[in-house]
Amino acid sequence: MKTLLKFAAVSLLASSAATAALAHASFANGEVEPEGYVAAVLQVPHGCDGKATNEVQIKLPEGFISAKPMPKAGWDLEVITGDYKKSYDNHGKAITSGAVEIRWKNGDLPDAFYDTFTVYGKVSGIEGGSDLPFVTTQLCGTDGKVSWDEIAPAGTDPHSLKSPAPVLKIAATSSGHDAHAGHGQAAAADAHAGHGAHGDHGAAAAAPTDASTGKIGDLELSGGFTKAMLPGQPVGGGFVTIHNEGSTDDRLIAVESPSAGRVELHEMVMQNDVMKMRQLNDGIPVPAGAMVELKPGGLHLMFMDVKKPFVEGETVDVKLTFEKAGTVDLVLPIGPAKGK
Ligand SMILES: [Cu+2]
Repeated sequence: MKTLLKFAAVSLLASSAATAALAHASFANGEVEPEGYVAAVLQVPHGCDGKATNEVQIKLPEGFISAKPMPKAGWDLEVITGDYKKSYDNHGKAITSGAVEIRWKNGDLPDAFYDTFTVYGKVSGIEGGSDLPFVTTQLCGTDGKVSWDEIAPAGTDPHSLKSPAPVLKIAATSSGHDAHAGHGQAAAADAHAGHGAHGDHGAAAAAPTDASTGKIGDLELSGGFTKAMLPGQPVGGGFVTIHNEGSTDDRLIAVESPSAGRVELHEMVMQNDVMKMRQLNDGIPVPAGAMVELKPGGLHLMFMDVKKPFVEGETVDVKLTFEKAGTVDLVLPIGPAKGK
């Protein structure tokens, strides 16, 4: 029985290894701009071997200047000041000393709980693309201690360390006035590459030549199509031209598709020089005699919660419901993701 228990404990340990990174003390922050101000939020995920944490000490690295800690209810604060190794320029004023270590003391953070400790300051003179380590110590009672003091040498993976010092990641691109910007790593060059995906459905694209057509009552539908989705893009636009050949106003009020969780009716509008998308809760009017064109950059169907991205050359079934004319099925061919 004892052996079995031991075995169980060992395998539990092994299975938790994958999530071990979460158990390290770390900053909750994303990348910090070189020469940027930041409220660095240290996350303390556990105590010392089961014991409650009573003190958290953060040594502020060279290059983190004008620091101020955020007081915490139930904890005393100690700010240790000293001279910096270098002189920092802050709007023409030389800064040569300040807080070098912050200690939150005489608190009580049980091992089962998580808490954060915040220090505000400015990153200065640190090369873009580098990691700024803050050596951190947790004290638990008189004999418990966890040191987060290992600093990965440049080029090595900090994940390989057992007790890595929490790091602030300095962005490789600067806002422009950082003298060291040119030394930054190339990693950030395409950092924004993924951002354009959603807006992409607004880009101009020619309808595929086999665009679908349909007819219901006085409504003639033509030129229907949709576009292939980029990897990770969960939404996409659908387009069709609706010609009302009758003498009664009508309105497109609902669209369904087995390929999407739901389909909304949208329009693109210019707001303060920015193209924005707006959902049309009252549907899209199709006045008597009018030709209403759903097209990239204008009115469109919006496929939401798409589980399987649309693939060029395949088709998407849609069911359009009009207030007066009723419901019509269309098969939209999927064209290229971008204009041809
Ligand atoms: Cu949209």
